[in-house]
Amino acid sequence: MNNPAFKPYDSYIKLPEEEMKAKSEQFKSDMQRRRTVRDFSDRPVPREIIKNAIKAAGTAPNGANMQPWHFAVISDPGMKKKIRIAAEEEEQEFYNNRAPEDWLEALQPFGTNEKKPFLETAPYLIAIFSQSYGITESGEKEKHYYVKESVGIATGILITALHLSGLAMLTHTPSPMGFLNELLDRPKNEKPFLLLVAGYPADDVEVPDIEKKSLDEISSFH
Ligand code: IYR
Repeated sequence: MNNPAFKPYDSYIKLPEEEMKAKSEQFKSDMQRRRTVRDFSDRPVPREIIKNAIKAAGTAPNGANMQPWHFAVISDPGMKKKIRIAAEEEEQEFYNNRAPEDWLEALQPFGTNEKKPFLETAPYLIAIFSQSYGITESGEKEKHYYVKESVGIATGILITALHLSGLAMLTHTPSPMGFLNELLDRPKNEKPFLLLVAGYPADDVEVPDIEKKSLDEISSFH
């Protein structure tokens, strides 16, 4: 075993407490403004914003720094159409046969159904894949650790980055999502985690009238 290499943490910025509080307040308010939308404008989005958001996601803390993720960015209209067709096929099955009654009832407030036109309208889809194991340059299998946790954290950062850049998004989970491997030619060590739809919201878009739980409901201090 080699000795681990360490270096000074010189990117850390020490802030005065007042500034820390102000920043935490601002960040909280910014995040409280985020809403999931299901109706997108076709207005183009600068690719640089998507690239920066993915770079930010790639900084996520993760198991043994294996970085077990892949972000497939789709803007080609032909590919978006193929994804829409495949997703709607699965969703048709979900809404008409697979979903149990209680699940359909829980989805009632969101007005979702098997039609997913946003998969073609929105300028960008980002298919997030989790790598159950890695493949080294010499072609050997490499173990990955805490894959779901790692990819979940990276996805949270991606969503936050897109939101703070001024975009709207939807976390879409057609189930099963195996068709994404086929369409996007991703290897079998990668599993689709989530399909993120990103763009500007459609004019006059409406969002469900729902509330987030309070601090008391989601936390306990010991
Ligand atoms: N994947 C389906 C159903 C769906 C499930 C949950 I849980 C949601 O919060 C929203 C939708 C769909 O995308 O329509």
